[in-house]
Amino acid sequence: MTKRVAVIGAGPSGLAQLRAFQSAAQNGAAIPEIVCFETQDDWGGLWNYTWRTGVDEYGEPVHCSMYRYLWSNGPKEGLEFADYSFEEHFGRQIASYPPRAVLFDYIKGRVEKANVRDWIRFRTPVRHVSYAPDTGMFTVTAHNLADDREYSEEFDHVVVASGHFSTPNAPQFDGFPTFNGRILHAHDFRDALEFKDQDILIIGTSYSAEDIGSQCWKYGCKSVTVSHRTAPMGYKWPDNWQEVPLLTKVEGNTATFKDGTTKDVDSIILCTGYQHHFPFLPDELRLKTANRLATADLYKGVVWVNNPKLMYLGMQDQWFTFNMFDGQAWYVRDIIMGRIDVPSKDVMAKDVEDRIAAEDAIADDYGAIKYQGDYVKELIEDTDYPSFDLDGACEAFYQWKKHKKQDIMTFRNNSYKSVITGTMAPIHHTPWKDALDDSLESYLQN
Ligand code: FAD
Ligand code: NA7
Repeated sequence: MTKRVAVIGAGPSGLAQLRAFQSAAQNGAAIPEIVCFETQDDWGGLWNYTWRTGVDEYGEPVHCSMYRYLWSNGPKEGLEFADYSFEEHFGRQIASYPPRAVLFDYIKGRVEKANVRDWIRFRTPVRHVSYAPDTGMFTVTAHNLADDREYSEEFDHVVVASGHFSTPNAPQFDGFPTFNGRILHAHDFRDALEFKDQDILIIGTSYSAEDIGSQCWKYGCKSVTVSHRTAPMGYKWPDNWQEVPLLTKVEGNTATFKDGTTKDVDSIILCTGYQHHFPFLPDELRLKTANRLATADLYKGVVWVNNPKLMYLGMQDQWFTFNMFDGQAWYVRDIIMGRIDVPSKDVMAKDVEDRIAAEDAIADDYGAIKYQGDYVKELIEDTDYPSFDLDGACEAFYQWKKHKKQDIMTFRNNSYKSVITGTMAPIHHTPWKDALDDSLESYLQN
């Protein structure tokens, strides 16, 4: 009997899984039946933008954490699909930091070519997954929202690709309930123009803080104050941007920080990260991990050590994204198809332990990029995913880090060489800070 595989989520990770199986079929292999469940009405995961926040038209939590004017926060040369280059998709090389709509188009292009849309049940969130040791099968309960009908089906394997940058980690600070302005989490940020002429306070110092602050600056906010728990970001910020210690309280519109300084602000944006959140999984199947490069309890970063028929994709903190998801998806496919063996539980647990120890020994961001680059290399070496120059991709990230340090508001004006086609990206026609239109048409203009 043909095996059945459930893939939960049709974002970049879930789509990598579909493409991995389709590519095996294209090469003549008999593949399992694949059913991909997706809550949203389209594929692309976080890259599928919506204006909505809170809940959607069916009352489901809105997955999207992206916003208008979002441009790639790293060079596209670090994420290019090895089996589908930017040049193949756009018919020519394009600049290195595409806006969301351009990357969304690219993600879609590969799976449209692979013709796998029929494998996806859209508007169908998975509500529950259980495993029966006696039959060795998973029961997946899903909700067809359009028909308002819940049903269950059995699967040999489950691949969880539901993402982990959608459920906010939202701490409260003293005085929040009586703050005279808007308080929101980055997940609900949609349009920087809302904050034009405002003094904004951002909590957090990672990607969301840096980018949402930069967007608000670009679209005309009055000032940006960024409050840190551990350390400031330390870039050379514009004059109306300051970094301050952690917020201790707000009174009215006045924010007070740990060093006793104060600042009157109009809005507070919590850029305090996200939770790994799997409400559809029972305790014995649910991943519990920090947002780090070496996740807890996943052999090779993908196989659930407590039940190796369950896999997770994309659960790591991410320098590498699309090509890492590909490496993972090809590896998972080959385990499911019996091409790669899964070792004993002890060996898997040791693999997890070793990865965590190796991550703990990393000295800096350059080491972290290399660590994840080596991880992707390790995965693809064992599969037929097209081999590519991962050291070259790491080099694009090293250059990106240097360019950010040189000038945080101009780093997106740089270009890098594709490690897939070997061609250099053109310099974009307009500097990032002056390019207010983030549409695909505008970006692709010659
Ligand atoms: P997601 O994209 O989150 O997709 C998960 C999918 O699973 C969604 O479609 C969701 O609807 C679905 N789903 C969830 N639960 C269920 C369920 N119970 N049943 C059915 N379906 C479900 N990466 C980059 O490479 N470059 C960038 O510039 C970049 N910018 C980012 C900016 C922001 C604001 C954020 C939050 C992330 C950014 N990322 C970026 C990283 C991003 O995580 C990856 O690019 C990518 O989207 C991860 O893919 P994924 O498929 O693992 O998860
Ligand atoms: P990250 O990268 O997980 O960063 C979370 C940030 O929030 C980080 O600076 C944390 O500070 C800070 N944080 C978390 N909790 C608190 C509390 N309680 N108080 C103060 N500060 C806090 O999330 P991002 O949203 O920036 O990025 C996620 C993805 O989105 C990323 O892959 C991008 O591509 C886009 P810490 O340093 O731990 O003190």
